Order: sequence, then C-alpha cells, then structure tokens
Amino acid sequence: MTQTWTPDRIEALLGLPLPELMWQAQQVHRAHFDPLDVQLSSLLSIKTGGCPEDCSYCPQSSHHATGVDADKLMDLDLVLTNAQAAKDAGAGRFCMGAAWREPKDRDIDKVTAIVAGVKALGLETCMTLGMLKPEHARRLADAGLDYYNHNLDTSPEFYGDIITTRTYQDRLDTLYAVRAAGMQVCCGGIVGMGESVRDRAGLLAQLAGLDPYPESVPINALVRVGGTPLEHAPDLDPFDFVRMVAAARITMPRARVRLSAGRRELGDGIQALCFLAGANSIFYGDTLLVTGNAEVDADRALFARLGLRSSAPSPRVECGTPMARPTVRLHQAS
Ligand code: SAM
Ligand code: DTB
Ligand code: SF4
Repeated sequence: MTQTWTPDRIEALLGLPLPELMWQAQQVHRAHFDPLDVQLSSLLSIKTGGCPEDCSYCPQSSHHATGVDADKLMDLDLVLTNAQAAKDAGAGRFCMGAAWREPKDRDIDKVTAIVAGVKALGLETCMTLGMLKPEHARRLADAGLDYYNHNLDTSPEFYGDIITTRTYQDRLDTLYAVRAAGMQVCCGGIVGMGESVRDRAGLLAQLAGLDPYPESVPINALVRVGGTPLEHAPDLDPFDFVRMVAAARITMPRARVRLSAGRRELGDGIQALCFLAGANSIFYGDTLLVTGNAEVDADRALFARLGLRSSAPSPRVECGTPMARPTVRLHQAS
C-alpha cells in the first residue's frame, strides 16, 4: 500500500534526531540503489539573463540588478562543444537552461535541434526552459528530450513570498504537460530562503504527492546572489539541508535525489553526509547556470576519498504511470 506523505508526517521526519533520520534514509536508499553510485549531470545556460519572471532567488531575473547581462540563445555548435566537454569530463546527462518565462514557437524549433545534437553525442538530455504548453512538451519529447526540469521551489503557502509572476498551479500544469508528453520529470526546490520547517515539509509533500513522483529531485541550497531580494537571507543550518535530503530520499525512494546548487559552499563534510543521507546525483562541472560550482578536480578527489563512483547513463526507470492533472493541495496544520 502506498502511504500518503502529508506535511505533518514529513515535518515529523524532519524533526527526528539526525542519527534516526539518517538510518531510515540509508535503509530506503540501499533498498533501491547501489549507495556508492552517483549520477553526474552537467549544466549549461543556453540563454542567459533578462528573464521577465521575478523569482526572488534568481540572478537571471530582469527585476533584480545582479550584473548578469541578457544574452541570445546560444548557437548549436557552441552548445555541442560544451556538451562534448561535459561528456569527456565524465557527465552522463547534459542539462540546458534558458532564462525564459516560456519558450515561443521559434525557440522550440531551435531547442529541438539542440536536443537532437546533444543526444547524438551519447548523453542523456535535460532542459529547463520555464513553463511549457502541452504542444511544446510534445515537440521536445518527439525530439528525444529525456528529462524536463521545472521546480516547485517551496511550499504552496510560502511560494507567493518568493515569486509573484506565475502561480504554483502554473508550475503543476507544466509538470503535467511534461508527464503527458512522456518525458521524465526533474522537479525539486530550494532550502534556505527563510522558509519554515513546515514549508520544507510542504514542498516535499507536493513532490511526493505527484503521481508518479519525479524521477529526479534537485535539492538546492540557496546561493545568495548580490542584488537579489534574497541576498541577505538568513544562514541555513547545514544539518537542516542534510535532513531535507534524507526526507526526500525516504518520501521518494526510487528518485535520483540531487545535491544541487550551493553544495560547494556546504563543504566536503556536509556533502559526505548528504551522500550518506541518500543523495545520489550531483551537478557536475565548474559552473551551475551563472554562479560557480564545485570544481571537477575537487569532486574527483572527494569521490576518491569517499569511495563513490559515477554511474553510467541510467536506463529509463519510471516512478509510476502517467498522472492525473495535479492541483495545489493546501494542508491544514493539525
Ligand atoms: N527559467 C527556468 C525556470 O525557472 O524553470 C529554468 C532555469 S531556473 C534558474 C531553474 C531553477 O534553478 C529554479 O527553479 C531554482 O530552483 C534554481 N535556482 C535558481 N537560482 C538559484 C539560486 N540562487 N540558488 C539556488 N537555486 C537556484
Ligand atoms: C536546479 O534545480 N538547479 C539548477 C538547475 N535546476 C537548472 C540551477 C541552479 C542555479 C543556481 C544559480 C545560478 O547559477 O544561476
Ligand atoms: Fe527566470 Fe527561471 Fe530565474 Fe525564475 S528561476 S527568474 S523563471 S530564469
């Protein structure tokens, strides 16, 4: 019987003593994965800056003075050069991001050519282009896109404090379009934006409640970028980040849980705890989209010290059958 992960139940998980939570997470992790195996995704910003959305955390929003200039969509050749370099460095998946509210028809013509080119290099493909109409999702799926990344970011209750230019339901509708088109879903969120533990539980409840839940779940620690409204967000207790990873592992047992943005700043010790808590994927490469990431050499050294190994591109593993259209479910505190 599948259990419903309510915010109450997840909040109780997040409040466990760390050794108890880690033990539960490790048991779930080992039941579904080789605990030494870590999947590597490299990121490339194929269209940087000038985004009309007002996401408070984001250096690419045109609402914030962050010094990130708006650029045009990158040429196919340059994308392929970057993708080949990522493959040569050992990445299995190439994730391409565009700072759009949503792609236009002419953008889709170009990005489908990019998907085909990157796939031909033998990499798994992922894109994150903002909201997607069902027809655009189908075109991306037809071009061979393996994953679409679109994050819920936080709980429905806290969401309006972070973004005002699109709704939680808009995001759920995009996830539904992605799923209906037959692509795998990459969806997670951010910790450290001043949200409560209840909000973290609320985010995981939404993610775990998707039917099926996402195959790939990026857990980002906020990167505080100067000029964004969250530049001075309060420090995140790194153990709370570990707790979030563990709770994601327990509530979404077969998902790849990705230790995502902000991991360089977490340091080697906390990253090691995240792998022990069930993280089994990372963003790999010296940059995220516009900010810096852990250096490739540092990651290689860390994997060697911990005895971890990177996985070959994984066969398609789905977390269930296509879902009904999700709608925002607000849970009352009990
Ligand atoms: N524009 C597309 C969208 O929002 O769907 C794709 C790119 S957007 C940068 C992808 C995700 O990166 C966001 O949903 C957010 O979760 C994460 N992100 C952006 N800026 C971040 C930051 N400063 N720290 C941590 N995560 C961040
Ligand atoms: C995700 O969850 N994190 C990535 C990816 N999906 C696209 C992006 C992180 C961005 C961090 C800040 C920056 O460099 O723009
Ligand atoms: Fe735009 Fe995505 Fe950044 Fe939001 S997170 S401002 S949608 S690029």
